[in-house]
Amino acid sequence: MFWNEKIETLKGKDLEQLQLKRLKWTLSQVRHVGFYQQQLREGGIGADDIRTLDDVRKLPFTRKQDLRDGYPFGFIAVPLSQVVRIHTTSGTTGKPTVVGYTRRDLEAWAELIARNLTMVGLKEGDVFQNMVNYGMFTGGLGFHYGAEKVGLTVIPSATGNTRRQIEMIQDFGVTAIHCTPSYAMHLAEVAEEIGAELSTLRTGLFGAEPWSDAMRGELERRLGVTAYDSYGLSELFGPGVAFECPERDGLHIWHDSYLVEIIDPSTGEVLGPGERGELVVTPLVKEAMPLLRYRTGDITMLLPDECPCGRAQKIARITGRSDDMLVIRGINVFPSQIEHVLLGIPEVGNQFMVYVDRVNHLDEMTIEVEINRAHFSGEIADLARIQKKVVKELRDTLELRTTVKLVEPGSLPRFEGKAKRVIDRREGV
Ligand code: DLL
Repeated sequence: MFWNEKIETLKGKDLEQLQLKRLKWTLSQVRHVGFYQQQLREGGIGADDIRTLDDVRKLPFTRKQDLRDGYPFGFIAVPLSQVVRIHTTSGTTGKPTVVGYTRRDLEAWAELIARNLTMVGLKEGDVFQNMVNYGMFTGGLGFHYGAEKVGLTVIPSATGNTRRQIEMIQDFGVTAIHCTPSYAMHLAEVAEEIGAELSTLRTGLFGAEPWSDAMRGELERRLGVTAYDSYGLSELFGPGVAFECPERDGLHIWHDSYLVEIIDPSTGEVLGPGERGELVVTPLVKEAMPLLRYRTGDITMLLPDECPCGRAQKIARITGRSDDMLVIRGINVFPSQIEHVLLGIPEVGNQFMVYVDRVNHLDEMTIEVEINRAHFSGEIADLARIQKKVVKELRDTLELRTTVKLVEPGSLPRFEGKAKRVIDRREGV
């Protein structure tokens, strides 16, 4: 099903023409931003330098730090009176990043979400529970307006009070839910604990943090949904940048609105299809906060364009961020790899924490994981067996020795929004 079939299936010359026209418009729009005026002047780049889409490579990159330096309104390209909404990123380090939207931006954003929802078969008659934060985080209001646009019955339940969330799913006959995959796991856990049936659920939209295919399988089994991956970031409106279609083999990035490159994060060199690197995006329709070549920090690759659903331009699921990738004794580790291994071991649960320390100049990684009572005899000897097994399977995948601590079920933190499973205690990392 399509929301906007003509645009969603646009390919070849027609697509290129549209992208080029919009790229030129974006270049004119960024000229209202001091940072870009300076960058373009220094680079000697004029409007005439952009003749083909490849010319995007002449433009400067924009980094998260640039946006932070511009706090609060340095990157807003329209008079503040035309900004009708402000969101911020969570800002775990230093100042948050501010993003602004004009009326036209909000419409464009809602359209992208409407495309995503329609693509996975949601339509009028579906009851949609939006279990993400409705404040400064873009996930709540972003999905809310897109879902209303499609005509779903929206329940703006936001986060928290999991039992009440379950009650609402049951009482309102909810057919589709949206939340982070970590919260979905918690929801499943609580529903099982209290013996609640979630029989009306059919669709789960999960995103805002990396999650593995093993986790997808688990969520589908425990919640009785078909689970779709949803990707986005505040700097590019929020959710709605890329989304899985029913094939669930890569995410379609909305190519009329985002021009995509994949680069080697250390050299900035542009990589080809099938080569994994950092996703760089030039948004093509952003009015209040246009950006050039935004370095998302997210690691993915371009997939072949053909998809049975008829849409083009796909990226692989995000395996992590170039900057939350852990380097342990020289080996790159993504928390999603750890999750994948643990989910494959029935003796342990799916909640875990990772601690990284430096002991005698050596990196040490400790993983705490909850034991699964159903597969544990209660004997000390069995504990040792399970621990050895987890260490071995982690070593086989990560090629890294780790310390594994088995802990009581229910003892590790649960997360309502994005999970924070990694605590890096090394100095200067
Ligand atoms: O997380 C927007 C969003 C809301 C996306 C709801 C999907 C659903 P930020 O808080 O700015 O925005 O965080 C963006 O989260 O750069 C990625 O590192 C990570 N991320 C988002 N979606 C995914 C995903 C929202 N599906 C940052 N897979 C991004 C992996 C994701 N990582």
